[in-house]
Amino acid sequence: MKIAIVGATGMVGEIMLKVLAERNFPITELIPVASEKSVGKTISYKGVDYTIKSMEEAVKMRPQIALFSAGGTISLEWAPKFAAVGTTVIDNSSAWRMNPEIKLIVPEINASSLTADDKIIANPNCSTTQLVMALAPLHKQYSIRRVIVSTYQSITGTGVKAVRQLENEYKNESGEMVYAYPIHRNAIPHCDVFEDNGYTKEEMKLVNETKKILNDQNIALTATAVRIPVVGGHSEAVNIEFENDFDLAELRRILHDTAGVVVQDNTDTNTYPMPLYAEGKNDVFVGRIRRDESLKNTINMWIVADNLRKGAATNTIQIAEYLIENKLV
Ligand code: 2RA
Repeated sequence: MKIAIVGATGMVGEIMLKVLAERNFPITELIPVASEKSVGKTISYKGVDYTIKSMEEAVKMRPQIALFSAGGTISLEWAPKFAAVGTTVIDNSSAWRMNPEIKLIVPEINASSLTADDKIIANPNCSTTQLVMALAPLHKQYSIRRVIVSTYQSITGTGVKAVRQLENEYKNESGEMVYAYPIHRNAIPHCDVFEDNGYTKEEMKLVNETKKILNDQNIALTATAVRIPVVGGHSEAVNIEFENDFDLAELRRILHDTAGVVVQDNTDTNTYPMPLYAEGKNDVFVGRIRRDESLKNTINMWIVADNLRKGAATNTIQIAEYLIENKLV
């Protein structure tokens, strides 16, 4: 498989290369792509150095698959150009996610909707992916009426500049501020930019992307997205009201039996998911599962995942694996 990694020098791009190697993805030719300032430099994959190409060069090489993590502007301009030469693009930006012509895919939930005609495929926002991994099997069994989600998001979701800001603040050194406020010893209720309705883009991604992936516009969902000084992954406190009642043991079993979901839930042993331990893993971890005693047919849970892996790189690569396994590329 001739595969291009667009944004190969970014945080997600680097994790993509790591996950491709871990999963022994069938690569016959690797085309790392990055901005002009990186063209000509090299990246290492499985002990072999590969020269970084420009977008123009990479399109001419006609990769079968291109994994994008280079921002919406680049994706809007270049994904169609790759698709025009027959490349299947899997994009991590928000550029295509809500386009009605473009599929928004979490393989465990809706990869079966993919066809060979899908030449641009959208990877959901990281905080959406881990949420729907837990919601999807429960929606199927109990029909979700309403979801309230509060996120506690890793600074790696913002990128390397945020990691540098936190490191500077640890050391009490000045440096570039990517957030409006210090993130060390703080919690910032502001992920991405504010919309006219008072919610942030991050919060509206959770609302809109979840409904698209679950294919149910009747689900009521509201979100608060918060940035915290953590690097291992995103955490989410989730309250789910179902149309129907449920048996708690059965609900746990459904989550336990869901591919890609790991239930970590035992108050006797202080067992629950935490980003410190989710970092570097590809699963979505669920715990603190308990009835909401204030409302019938309602459950609380805590969901944690490495936002750079299942939230981005791993989900993207799983989509590519599905395409290959089902001969759609
Ligand atoms: C964030 N989900 O965490 C967004 C983009 N990665 O900032």
